[in-house]
Parts: sequence; C-alpha cells; structure tokens
Amino acid sequence: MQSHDADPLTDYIEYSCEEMLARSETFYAEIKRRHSIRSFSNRPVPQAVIENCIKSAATAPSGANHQPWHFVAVHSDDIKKQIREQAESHERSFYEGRAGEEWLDALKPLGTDANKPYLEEAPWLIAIFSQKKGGIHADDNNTNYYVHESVGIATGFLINALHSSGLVTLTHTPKPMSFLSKICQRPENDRAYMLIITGYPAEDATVPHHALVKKSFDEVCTIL
Ligand code: IYR
Repeated sequence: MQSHDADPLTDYIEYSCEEMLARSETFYAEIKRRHSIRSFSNRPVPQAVIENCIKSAATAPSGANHQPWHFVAVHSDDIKKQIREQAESHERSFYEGRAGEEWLDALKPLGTDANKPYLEEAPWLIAIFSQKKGGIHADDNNTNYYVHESVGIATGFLINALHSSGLVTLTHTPKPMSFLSKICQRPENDRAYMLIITGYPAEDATVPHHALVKKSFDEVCTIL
C-alpha cells in the first residue's frame, strides 16, 4: 500500500460466532419491520433524534470520502406547505398522463395518487441533496466520485437510523425535484436526490399487500 497517514483501528468490536449469528438474526428481524408508510401522525418528534439520524447517515462510505451530500431537515409548517404544493402539482401531471400506462399500472397495488397530505402532516421532511463538486472540506470545489452510489448508501443509513429510532419513513421522489433546491435554498451545485418523510405512523396506517411480497432468498442471492 502507498504510504499515507493512518491511525490504528481501535473501535472495531469482534463478536463470537454465536453472538454474530444472534446479532445478524436480530438485525434481520428488526429491518424486516421497516415499511414505507403513507399515513403519518402529526405528533412531534424531537429535533435531536433527527439530528442523530442525519449524523449516522453522514458516516456512510463515499467516493474518496468526499461526502457528496447535504441534508435539509424541514419542520417549518410554511416550508412543508410550499413543498406539498409544488410536489402535488408535479404529481398531478404525472398521474394524469406523464407517467404512462405501464408505470401507472405498476403503482396501482400501492394505492398512491397525487395527494400528498403527509408532506404537511408529518413532523419532519428530510430533503437529501447530492453534490457533483466538492471534496473532503466543506469549501472544496473538486470533482466528487460515485456521487449517486455514495448518496444512495447514506440514504440507506438514514432510513435505517430512523427506523431503529422508532420512526417510520417514506421515500418520495417527485419528478422533477428541482423545486426542492429552491425551497430549501440550496446552491446551484446541490441536486435534489430524495425526500424522506418521517415521524410516527397514523393510528390507521396500513401497509399495502403488494409491498409485503419479498423475493425468496434464492431469487436474490447466489452463493458461489
Ligand atoms: N412519485 C409518485 C409515484 C410513485 C412512483 C414510484 I416508482 C413508487 O414506488 C411510488 C410512487 C408518488 O409519490 O406518488
């Protein structure tokens, strides 16, 4: 390996094989309980919880460790209202034809439509932005690498952290999403990647049957 500054690995924890098996089973049982939810309670969630989850997301691996992401956590009613108005207007044109028949057919079992009341009802919306330019320091302006992959991994960490904290989430990707950059006052370099809605589920929250159908292990994994 080329010479470079490095510290000894001091925070790694090794578990016995039994414990490793038990932990992997526990993790699977926990993550299996994650569902995308479209009906949220307006009960407040402490900002510190959201901040910890975003801190967790920001530990994700990224191309050259450039951390090409920015998270905007929205709890302002006024900003949520603006996001809802814009998102619903784009979604209306999507559902009224832009999506095309095949896409709309694929969405039927989820029961979604252009109405997104949860964008105002949920206590927090987290807008995730990806950055084509940047670097390890906030004011760098170098090329970022594997931006989509990096931000995707960070988003997965975020969803996992929110779920582990006891919150439910919905990933939302209105198309186009550029309105989010404006509403969230992000610079040119930041491109809206995804919106995560999070909070407590509404008491009558449901999970579509369609979403519970998971491929078998053999379909998703080959052991060589
Ligand atoms: N963005 C739209 C449509 C939508 C698209 C997919 I692919 C989904 O898995 C779910 C919804 C909406 O949020 O309704």
